[in-house]
Amino acid sequence: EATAPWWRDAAIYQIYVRSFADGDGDGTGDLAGVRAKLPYLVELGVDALWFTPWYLSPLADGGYDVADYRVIDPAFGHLAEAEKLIAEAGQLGIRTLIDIVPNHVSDRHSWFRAALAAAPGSPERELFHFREGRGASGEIPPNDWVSEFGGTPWTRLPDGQWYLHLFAPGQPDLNWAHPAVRQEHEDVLRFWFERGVAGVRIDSAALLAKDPALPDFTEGADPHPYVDRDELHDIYRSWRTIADRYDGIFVGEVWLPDSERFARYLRPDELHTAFNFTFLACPWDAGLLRSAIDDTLAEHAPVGAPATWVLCNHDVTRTVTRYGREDTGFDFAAKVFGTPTDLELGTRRARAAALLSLALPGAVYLYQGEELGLPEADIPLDRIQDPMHLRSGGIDPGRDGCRVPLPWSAGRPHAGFGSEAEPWLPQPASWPSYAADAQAADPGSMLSLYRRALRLRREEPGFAEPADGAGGLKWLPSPPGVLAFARTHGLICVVNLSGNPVPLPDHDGMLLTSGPLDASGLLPDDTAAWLRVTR
Ligand code: TEU
Repeated sequence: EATAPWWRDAAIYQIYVRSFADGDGDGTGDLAGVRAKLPYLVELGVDALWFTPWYLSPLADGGYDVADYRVIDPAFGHLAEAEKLIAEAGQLGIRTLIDIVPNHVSDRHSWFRAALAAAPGSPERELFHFREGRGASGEIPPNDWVSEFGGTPWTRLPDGQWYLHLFAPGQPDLNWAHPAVRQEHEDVLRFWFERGVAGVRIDSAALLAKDPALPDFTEGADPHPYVDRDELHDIYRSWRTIADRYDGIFVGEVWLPDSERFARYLRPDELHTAFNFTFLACPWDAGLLRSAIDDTLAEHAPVGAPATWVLCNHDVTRTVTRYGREDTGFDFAAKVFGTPTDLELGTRRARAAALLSLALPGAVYLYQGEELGLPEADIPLDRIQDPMHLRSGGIDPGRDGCRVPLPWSAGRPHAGFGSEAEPWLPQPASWPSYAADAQAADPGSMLSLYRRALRLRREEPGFAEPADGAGGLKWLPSPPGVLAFARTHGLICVVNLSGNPVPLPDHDGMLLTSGPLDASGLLPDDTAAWLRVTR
């Protein structure tokens, strides 16, 4: 039987380079650190790595402010080293995905520096969105939009003009109506595909196109002045022709609540896949999870795209912390206003959620440290670097709590992240107890669970996807609060969220459980099992 293309059911591991592993001992993660950990990633059993931006950047937004796509930030390494890393990973059977941030560039990008040096009305400024302000002396921003990081997304220059930045002031938005902007990004795609990358994550993929009039925001306006505009599809169609030449794939960061609008990006001539934020945002509740799964499969099936399953990334509260709260849904504000966390409960649920997400048909994204069961870290407010922190006027810590340098070795300084130098974000006192080396030696650890699950996911025929990608899922009758489904080739996944122990469905073999069964052989609450059935 023919197998599906790799990306339809891949396990893709997200590396936040700055915090993964520090090879040169300066307190910041780097490519040397990643290269040294390739054996760990092989052992973990992932198919591909997605690197958050590793390009030259002043790091005003952790690298999502790119100054030059053709240069690796010196804090991380250099271009030849990235090429070596891509090749070495490839030899080990691991593909590489990079991150492209087309909505904006850094204010240190040569284009923006040229625009600043040029006069209002100059061609250099046409690559961005420069406008006169309103009010008698232009002192009011050109429109009433709100930045993702809070406040007006407009910054005024000494010459009186304002420029648009949907994110931080150090991230000026590009003008996608300008042909040079399109040309340059297509060249950047070719530049990296030529270097052997297998795919590209597209940052803020639904925000690039703007209504040229930049009108004030009107509730319910259709089209929206900057979200999900039709012009985007033409851009992605032309990107697809480039990717196809290299057999490369796209994964879009497309935050859109409307599933029909979302699916429009997943046509055979646009993006191959997009992140599933519906699943990520879903509270730990059987009914809601089941609808999130059904809705996901229903929106992907007609366009022939595989679903993706995401529990965490560098923008959201870590899984064990989220699931350890009474309000388990995803919300930025939960970082400040969330109920207290029961880490023991959160960990048990995160283990069950791992087996759930890895059993669903499609590709899975795993964020570094999830396999270690890391909780969200409390960062002292004066150490926070994330600009999201400013949105709340500085009371919300923002997203740094999930970006803390990883613990590799329990007995080493800074839990083995690097050497003597202080990591760029402080690690909690509990970090050594989560260290990868300690977990590798413990069969009951989160790391051991992920290793076993990823291996089974590769080796068990039950997980196989038909080549046409139509691999479905069949819900089995189950007690209220219990999710139980069968995959095409004789695999059953059951997750108990009912509050009580439940009997397992009929099966022919037990593959894996996220925690022990109880004394009567029942599946405890917040526990998942993978079962084999032979028919
Ligand atoms: O995130 C884009 C983005 O739209 C999110 O910040 C979104 O606004 C929020 O998570 C949900 O409403 C991407 C990157 O993942 C993030 O780290 C960057 O800060 C951002 O783009 C800017 O490049």
